[in-house]
Amino acid sequence: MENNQKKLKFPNGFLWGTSTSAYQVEGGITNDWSEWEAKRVKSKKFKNKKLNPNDYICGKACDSYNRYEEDLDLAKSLNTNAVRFGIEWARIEPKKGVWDVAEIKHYAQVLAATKKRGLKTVVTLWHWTNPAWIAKAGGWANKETVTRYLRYVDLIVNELGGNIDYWVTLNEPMLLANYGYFLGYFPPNRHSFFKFKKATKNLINAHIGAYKKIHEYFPNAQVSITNLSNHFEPNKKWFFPDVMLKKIVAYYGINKFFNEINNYIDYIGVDYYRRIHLTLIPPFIKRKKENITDMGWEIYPEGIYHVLKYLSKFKKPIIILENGLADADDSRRAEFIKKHLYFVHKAIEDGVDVRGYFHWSLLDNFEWDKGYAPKFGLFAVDRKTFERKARLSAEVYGEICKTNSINFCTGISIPPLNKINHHVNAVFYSSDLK
Ligand code: IFM
Repeated sequence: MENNQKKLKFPNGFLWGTSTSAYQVEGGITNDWSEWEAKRVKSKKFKNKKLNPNDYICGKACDSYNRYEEDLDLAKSLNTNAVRFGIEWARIEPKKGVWDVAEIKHYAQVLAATKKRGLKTVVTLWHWTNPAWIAKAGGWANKETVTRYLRYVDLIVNELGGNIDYWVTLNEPMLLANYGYFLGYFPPNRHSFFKFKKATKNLINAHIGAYKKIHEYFPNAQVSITNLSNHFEPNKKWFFPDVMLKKIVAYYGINKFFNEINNYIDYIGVDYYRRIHLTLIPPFIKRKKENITDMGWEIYPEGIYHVLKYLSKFKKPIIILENGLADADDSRRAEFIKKHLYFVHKAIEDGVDVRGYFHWSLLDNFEWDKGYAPKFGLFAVDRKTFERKARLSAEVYGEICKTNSINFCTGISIPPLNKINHHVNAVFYSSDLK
């Protein structure tokens, strides 16, 4: 190593991993989303856009249901020590009260295969999708869904719990409550503040019930949710309505759930992607045109520092369970990872108890209403053959996981935070970004 390069070491035992969700990678799942997609691509609105319906139907996804051994090998090849994946409720309980034994066995095999490779398991029990019969009964706006979800959790705890190291009861519940019941982008496409409030309350109770259940069987279990914790700013810092809007969105987006479940979490699961400027002018988000991902999301590594500092007020260990970007030509991913990790490291130095980092995602996968166009994977997936191919950024991430560190140049002084983003480009060696 050249003498002006310095290693930023992460704490011993730091968790390095990759994340996926069941519906986005497994393939062959019938649930409320698959039913919604089928209807959506036939709608007039969709047809008018002249989009290819196949790109918006999850279908076989990445065929990970059949290729999980290969995927675990890929995860392992990155020198990670943990992996996050999901269990699909609709597979386990396709009909009300009917448990699919073969599917339970399947997930037991996936967990065993993960353990065999020496990887810690981080398992998501619910990642936005519901069995179709749950949706038909009113989804999360129906109080009964809590009871039904807890029956499913009980089964998982009994049948699979011994091989689960970290539990994620719910993935980004506030996003689903908002997109599904208030803004109406996701199924069930409701536009009701009342239903949004109901869904939120039910999701909170579902988590608390699941937390208690898991701890009954495994008193030392590590249980949490993931919360989409982006960094919000008012578009105009001097404009009171923008400032208020930022406060409301941050309250519902970040505070609300954690405030309610704070006594029922063992760690904080963070999903961080971007900075969002809020403005009172619809569609309420002021889009940036530069320094953005293929999704149009602003790349703002410094934001992860602010979010981590902010969440440290809950006084729990924090695990970053998602961070990544859509970057089809892989020109920004390696740099993105290193810059974000630079700020994660800074947060740790400043006393925040961060225990791990999971990159979203291991594979290119089905990005919900956006379909297959966004490429989030460290590994590209051929849509016809399902062949996986490592992107160059996978090599960079693999090196970080192996050495438990990132490199940076020492000759350059680090400016104070907030100004840092303008200078941070210079901090990293481009040599190891190839
Ligand atoms: O793909 C999603 C994931 O399912 C939840 N968090 C954000 C990711 C990127 O949009």
